[in-house]
Amino acid sequence: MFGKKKKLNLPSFPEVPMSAIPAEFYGETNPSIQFKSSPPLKTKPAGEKGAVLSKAEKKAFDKATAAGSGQKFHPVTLLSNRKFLIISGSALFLVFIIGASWYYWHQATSVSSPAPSTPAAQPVASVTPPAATPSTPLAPVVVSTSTPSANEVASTISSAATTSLVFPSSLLGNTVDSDQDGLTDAEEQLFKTDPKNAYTAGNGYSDSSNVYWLYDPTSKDPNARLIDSGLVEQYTNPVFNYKLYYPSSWSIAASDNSNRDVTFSAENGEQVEVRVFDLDPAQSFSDWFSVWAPDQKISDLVPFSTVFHYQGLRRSDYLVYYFADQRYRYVILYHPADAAAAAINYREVIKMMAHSFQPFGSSASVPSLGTTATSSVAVVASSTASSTISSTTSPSLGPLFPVNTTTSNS
Ligand SMILES: [Ca+2]
Repeated sequence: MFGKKKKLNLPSFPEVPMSAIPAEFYGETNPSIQFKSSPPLKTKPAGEKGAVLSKAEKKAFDKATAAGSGQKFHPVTLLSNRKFLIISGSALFLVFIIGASWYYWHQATSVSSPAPSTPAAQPVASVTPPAATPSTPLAPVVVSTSTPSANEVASTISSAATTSLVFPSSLLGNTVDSDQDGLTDAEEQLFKTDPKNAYTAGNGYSDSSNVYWLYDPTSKDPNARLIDSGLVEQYTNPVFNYKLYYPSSWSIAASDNSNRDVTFSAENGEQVEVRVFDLDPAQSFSDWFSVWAPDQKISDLVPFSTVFHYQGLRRSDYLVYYFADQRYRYVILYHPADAAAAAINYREVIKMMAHSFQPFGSSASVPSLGTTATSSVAVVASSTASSTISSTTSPSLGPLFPVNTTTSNS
């Protein structure tokens, strides 16, 4: 059973010749195939990249096959025209320049034009005649160097803003000046100079000249500053930030906590008062003057320049001074100890104080001795009429004095 297979009896098949592909397909017979003669292929020249076609041929081919070929105003035709591109590009550039110019011009004019209307927001209360308005002292407001809001300004209005100014008589003389150097004997005592020697310091300048130009009248060094002598101190108003020098031995008092009205008093009762008023840009100095100084003559005022080149006006007898910046008017005035006094002791002191005055936010160094600033005459009346309230923090009454303390013997 195993190991032996049964032999199958398969039927025998007849011999049948087989061929899958007819013989004619091998080229033996039909169909006959003929090849056309074709031009030889172009070979790439050595070093040239790209197609087989030459540049000129390719360009011609592209032109012939490009969309819009043959149509004069087809976008493709226009965009492939160099002349058209240059002209249209220039036109677009011109339009851009005109547009940009108009934009910046518009910006510039729209910024500057509303400026004059801004001051209108300033309260007009300070213009009101003094006696008319009852006053209530308000809480102090620290005014920042930025433009105050209407509320801030309104809250700083106090009795000091509405109390009328009291002007010293213009007939006041000076008390004794033994050495005729300009400082009264009382002032010589204040500045620790010799009342019998007009040139106490021996630095080449008279005692009064040293004091007026803020130099130490007791120092041989002509560059020694008055502020470093200990004879004076610099006062900075806590609300309005103006600064001035005052004799160290004098006392300071504010009429209320608005700090609009500050007095510096000598021991004998003579005083220098500094008052601050809100500046209404729409009101000229002469209009303001007629409201607040009705019994004063504007013709009695002359230009005055501080050591730091702030321009103002003073009464011809040096007892009243007017300054202004973009926001405030400042008045510095002298008060004798009693109304009946015929002579005063400290005219040179108020001169020194006014000469050292600086409006808010300003700083400068003491200039060289004897350098006068009287050549530039920007009067309060004209400078304030054109001024507008801006966000700038620096006062613009006049240029600051250059930082230069070289001395000359002029
Ligand atoms: Ca003297």
